[in-house]
Amino acid sequence: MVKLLQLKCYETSNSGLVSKGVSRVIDCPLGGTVLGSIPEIRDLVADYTKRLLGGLSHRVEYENSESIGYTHTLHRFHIVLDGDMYIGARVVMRGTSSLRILFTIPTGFQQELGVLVEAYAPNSDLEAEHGKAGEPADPPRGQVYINIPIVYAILGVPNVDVSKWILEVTGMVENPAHLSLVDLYELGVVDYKTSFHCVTGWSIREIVFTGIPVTRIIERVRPRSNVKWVYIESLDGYSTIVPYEDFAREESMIVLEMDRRPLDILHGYPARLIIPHLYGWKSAKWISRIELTDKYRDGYWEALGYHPRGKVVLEERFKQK
Ligand SMILES: Nc1nc2c(c(=O)[nH]1)N[C@H]1C(S)=C(S)[C@@H](COP(=O)(O)O)O[C@H]1N2
Ligand SMILES: [Mo]
Repeated sequence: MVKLLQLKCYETSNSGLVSKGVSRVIDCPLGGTVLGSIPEIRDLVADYTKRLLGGLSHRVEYENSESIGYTHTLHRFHIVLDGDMYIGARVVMRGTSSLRILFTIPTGFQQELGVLVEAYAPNSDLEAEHGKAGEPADPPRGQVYINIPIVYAILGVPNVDVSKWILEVTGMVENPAHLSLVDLYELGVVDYKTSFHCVTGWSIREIVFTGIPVTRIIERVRPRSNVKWVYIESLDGYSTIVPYEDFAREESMIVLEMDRRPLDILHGYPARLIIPHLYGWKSAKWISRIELTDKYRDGYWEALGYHPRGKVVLEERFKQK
C-alpha cells in the first residue's frame, strides 16, 4: 500500500476537453514514487481514487498503456461509477518512477472531490533549463525517425472555407492583425528545412516548410514588453501554449506549404504553426487565433499534464512540478 498524505493537486480545464465531455482535470504530482508493475500502478490509482471520491461507490478498471518516447509511459484506467459514468485516470511514468496522476472528470459529475486544489506555476517547470544542458543528438533522445508523418487530429479534421478563413493575432499587442491567406502570402514566404519531433517518440527528418517567419508577424503586431506566453487556437477547438521567447525564435513559422505543396487538409490547411525545437503538439494545425498574453493557461495537451514548453533537447514531455 502506498501511504497517502494530503492530496495536493492542480485543477484545470480546456474548451477542447469540454467538447469531448471532460469538464475538468485534477492533476496530482506523484514525486517519483517507484512502481514496478501495472498491478502496483493500479493500487496507487485505487488509493488516490479513494481519497478523491471519499465513500462514493466505484471500481477501478485498467484500460491500456502507451509508450511516450522510450523514456516515458502513460497508463490509463477507468474509474467506473454508478450508471454509465466514469472518471478517467492516467498515470505518467518515467521508467519506474511515477510523475503524476491525472483524473479527467466528466461533465455531469457533481459530487465534491476530496482534494486540496493548488494553482499550477509553470515557471518551476521552465527553470529545468538551467539545471541540465541537453546534449543535442540526432535523432534526439527518446525519438525514432520514421518516413511518413502520422496525422493527428484529436478533435477531428475541421471543415475549412478558406474564403472566410482569417488568422487573428491579438492580445497584448499595439497593432492587432486579421490576416487572410492572401495577406499572409503578401508578407513574403521563405523555405525552411527542419526535422519534426512528436512527443510520442516518432520524428521526421528534414521536411521543407514554406511560410511566414513568426518574426515578421511580430514586427507587424508589435507586442507589449510584458508579453510572456502565446496561446494558440485552431478551427477544430484545439489549443496550445508556448513561451513567447520560443514562439519568437527565428525558425518559428506560420506554415502554408509542406514539401513545396500547399498544406494538405490533414496537415493543417490553410495554415499551421511550426516551432521546430519544441515537440509537435505545440505546432497547432488549422490555426485561427494567436493571443499574446502575460498569463499562462493550459491548452489541450497541457491540461492533460504535458509540459508548458516542450523543448525537445531537454525532453520536456510532461510537467514535473
Ligand atoms: N489542431 C490540431 N493541431 C495539432 C494536433 C491536433 O490534434 N489538432 N496534433 C498535434 C500533434 S500531437 C502533432 S505530433 C502534430 C502532427 O502533425 P501532422 O498531423 O501534420 O503530422 O500536430 C499537432 N497539431
Ligand atoms: Mo504529437
